[in-house]
Amino acid sequence: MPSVVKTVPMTVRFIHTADWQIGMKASGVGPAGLQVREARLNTIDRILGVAKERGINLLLITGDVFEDNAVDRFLVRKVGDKLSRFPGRVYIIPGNHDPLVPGSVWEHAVWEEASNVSVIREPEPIELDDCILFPCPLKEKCSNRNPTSWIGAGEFEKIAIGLAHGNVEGLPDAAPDFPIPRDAPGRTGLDFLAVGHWHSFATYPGADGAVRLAYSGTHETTKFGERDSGNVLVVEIYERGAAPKLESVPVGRLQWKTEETNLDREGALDSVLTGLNEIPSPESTLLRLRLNGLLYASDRAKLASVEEVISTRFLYGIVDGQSLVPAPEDDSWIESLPVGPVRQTAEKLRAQAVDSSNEEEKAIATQALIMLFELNGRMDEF
Ligand SMILES: [Mn+2]
Repeated sequence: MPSVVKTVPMTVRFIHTADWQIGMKASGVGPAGLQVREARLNTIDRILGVAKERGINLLLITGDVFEDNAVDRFLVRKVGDKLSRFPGRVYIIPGNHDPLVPGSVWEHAVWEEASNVSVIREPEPIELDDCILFPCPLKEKCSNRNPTSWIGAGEFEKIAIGLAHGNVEGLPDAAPDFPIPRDAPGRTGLDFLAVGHWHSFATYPGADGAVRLAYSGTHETTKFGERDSGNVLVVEIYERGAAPKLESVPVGRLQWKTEETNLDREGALDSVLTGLNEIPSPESTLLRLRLNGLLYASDRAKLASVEEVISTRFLYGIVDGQSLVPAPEDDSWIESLPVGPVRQTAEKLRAQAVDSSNEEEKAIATQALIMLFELNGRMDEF
């Protein structure tokens, strides 16, 4: 009986990650910087855990594994050792933070020892059993060159996956940061182009709606205000030409939270304190609390409590109350001024700020009161 030749789709599944920035100083968060640095390293284990849970044996790392090429050699060893314990293949491209230059981290012996790990040194196709990789290793810190321009994957039958590091066109950055066209997958014939450099998870759908270009984002958030970071990307491609299936999986251990509250009434800080109690896992949370609006004299003690809770309960906490202004109706601080022309001026300004029917006059008086309040505070410091 003649055998029936049937094309079996070759599904490829892999984890895409980037921008680990191991060795990042995190000096802006005081002693918490130590835990920030440790988390960046230890979250590698969480990534490998995701791979294990899902039976994934391919890990693609698209640049900036290290903060720079001068990081502590012990850190390079630690990363290499962790990756060598992965029971699958690992492909790494150097990024603009850790470019492939003489004396780079990629000359460390651990990369030779870790037989399952390939640091890619040339932009050449790498044929695997079920797919072909098109890697774009960086050899300099910046360039106007599109790192994917050499790729021509169209003629290949296997699923084609690109690895690149740079700035996807249209991102708000004028620096010569290895520009990658939004339609790079279409131009190059890739099924998926895994990119690194930006720390937030981001996808770029093509004309057919399929996403073939994505930033995985960094595995651990690097700073306040970073949107949707602390993930890896699990990618599944059913067959050549099929739309990739993407899943962004959270792996980051530390939460960087920015809370902004507008104080608009006396006692508003009570709800800020209550809100702090509701934040989960404060020991692994870095919190930046921004307070705007009016500060009433009766709330100043509460502000001290808020600062105390934030500094002691959280891994790191900072209260930014620079734009808080004393409530104009609140005259208790005026009463504390020395009797004489300064206090008289303050009282006149307060009367104008509260009672004046002229809006412009009111605004100027309020502004002058605020300046007086600040000057007074500054005088208290001496
Ligand atoms: Mn980069």
